[in-house]
Amino acid sequence: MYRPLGITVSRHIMDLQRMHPEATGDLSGLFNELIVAAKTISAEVNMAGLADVLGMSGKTNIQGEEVQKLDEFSNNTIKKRMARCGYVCVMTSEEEDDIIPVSEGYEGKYTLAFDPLDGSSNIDVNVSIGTIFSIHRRKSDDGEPSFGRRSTDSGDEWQSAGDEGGSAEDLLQKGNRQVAAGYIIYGSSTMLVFTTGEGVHGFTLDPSVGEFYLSHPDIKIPGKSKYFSVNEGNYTYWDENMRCYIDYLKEQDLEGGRPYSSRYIGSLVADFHRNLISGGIFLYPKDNKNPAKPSGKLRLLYEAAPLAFVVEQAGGRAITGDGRDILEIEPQELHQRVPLIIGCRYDVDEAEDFLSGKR
Ligand code: P6P
Repeated sequence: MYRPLGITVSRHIMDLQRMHPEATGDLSGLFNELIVAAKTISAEVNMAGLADVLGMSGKTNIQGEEVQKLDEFSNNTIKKRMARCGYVCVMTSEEEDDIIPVSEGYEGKYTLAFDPLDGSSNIDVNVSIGTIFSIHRRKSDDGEPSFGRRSTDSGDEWQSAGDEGGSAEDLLQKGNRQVAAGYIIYGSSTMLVFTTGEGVHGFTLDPSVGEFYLSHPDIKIPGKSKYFSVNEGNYTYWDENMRCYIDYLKEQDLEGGRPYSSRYIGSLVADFHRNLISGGIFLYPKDNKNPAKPSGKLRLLYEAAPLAFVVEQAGGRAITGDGRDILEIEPQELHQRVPLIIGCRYDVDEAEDFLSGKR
């Protein structure tokens, strides 16, 4: 029986590259290495319940959270593989205090910011978790095409942009300058969802083959939500505008589609992915729960900004709730926190009206 050949993610990346005749493949090469890291992490995550991987490593990360062995494994897997891929000049990870340099002689033209295993507190209870990544062109590059190295004047000879390691300055760039972003969700199946600025596409891993196949071409988030995702345990710590908005979503207005259903997993990638596919709004607003974290819990560089790029490419929107769009924020430090309201455009616009006091 004829079975149509599934489009592999490598084929999809090559098709994207072909759309840029001047490209020669640095970004494609970067993606292919990142995908190998994702498959490695997926295999380990799926073994977590069986191997002695569960339990704490006894260390804590910059966030002061206990680092579970899978966190460490995921961080090291990405760090070691990408440090010698030749396409990246500097990295930052949620698990590392400072920038991560690449191996000498392997400096490339891109930067990589990543959360190696977000939602890791859910590992022991078998809830979906994920890896989030964000790719920029290094600042020293003069904005050449995002799918390859910069050509030199001498024609065929190619060189990677910049032959020295990158710096924090290369990482501290606005979200609207990302060349690519996405996530891998380790759930009932492992899925890779990403954008390079030409739509959002989802790929599902066939573990029996070890290949990601295109399963969700050109993902578009529904125009209006039916779910809201927020930790209502923080209600008492929110400002009045935020409380009014959540109370509004829970009022009955059947014509207006309210009350919304509440769906909150406590794993950002899982909550975001459900909302992307089915429609929803996710909120992690500023709160006064912890004076050390007045801007909420989530990080700009490797959580809010990459998901904002994905959601905007899918037709949605991402804001802070204090008048800023996530992609417009000029980062000041690597582990900067921001409030995050992200999802269907209609709902994020409506939330913005409440949070700014207009409603
Ligand atoms: P809370 C997981 O630890 C995480 O960083 C995100 O994945 C998730 O959205 C958030 O924290 C949950 O935080 O305060 O609701 O438990």
